[in-house]
Amino acid sequence: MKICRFKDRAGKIKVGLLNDDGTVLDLTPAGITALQPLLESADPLEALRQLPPDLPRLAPSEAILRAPVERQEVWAAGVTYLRSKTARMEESDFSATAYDKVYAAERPEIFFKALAEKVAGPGEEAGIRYDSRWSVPEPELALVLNSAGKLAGYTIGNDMSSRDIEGQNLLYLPQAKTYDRSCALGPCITLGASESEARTWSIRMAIRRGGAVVFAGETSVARIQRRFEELAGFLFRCQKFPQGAILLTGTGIVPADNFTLEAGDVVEIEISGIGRLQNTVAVV
Ligand code: DO4
Ligand code: MG
Repeated sequence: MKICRFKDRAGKIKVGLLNDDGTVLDLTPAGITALQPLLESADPLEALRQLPPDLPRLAPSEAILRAPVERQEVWAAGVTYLRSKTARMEESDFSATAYDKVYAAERPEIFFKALAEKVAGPGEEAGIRYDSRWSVPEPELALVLNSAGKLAGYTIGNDMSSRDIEGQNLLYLPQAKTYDRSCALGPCITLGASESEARTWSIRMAIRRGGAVVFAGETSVARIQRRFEELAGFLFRCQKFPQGAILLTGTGIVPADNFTLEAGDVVEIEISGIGRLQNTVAVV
């Protein structure tokens, strides 16, 4: 089951059930007006099974999908795929040892990514920095965690990154990772999938420029070398998230080193159990 946030024709933000044909069931008449209470409930799927019949069904053009995040902070894990470790070590002599060590260390790399209000939703512009010469998207499975740190669902995350800034000096990581619209999320939250089911999902990314595909890559969630519970456990260690949190799980798709994003590029990320997130790139 997939839940979403959407804007209706009157501009009101609502919560809905996203169907495979793109139509949306408006959950407002059922008293569901926000994602968080649903994510906090012991069994969100059970709550949704009690829905009244005859909920309004909206065509995709009547329900504009928004990022499925309300007040949660967005965090991200890094170097969870071997591909990411290799790329990072090639990108910087300065930081190679740190990346090599963190891949196998007990404690994962986790960094702050975005506040909800800075996140780009489906169809919105994702940002590249004007002072970066090497910008890439990072397509990642995102864990939707409730305030107890329990995995409530999954969405798609794009951890937009400036690799030249990241590679120059590890201390520049927050600037490489966190700026306006550096994170995109969407199109919905998939509920009720166990970690072992999510590990069967594939992740694909295509980047289009002037209609032509300039990069395409694929990986599998199964290649993430840490358990989801382990990543969530480190995020929630010594820190409370009363609104819950979203945790990106790292990238396993890295374009060739001579590739950089340009304004107007269209980034499309697909995760088989969730859907497709598309954003156009803009300079910020
Ligand atoms: O410090 C580097 C971050 C790596 C990252 O974001 C990833 O592996 O996805
Ligand atoms: Mg990343």
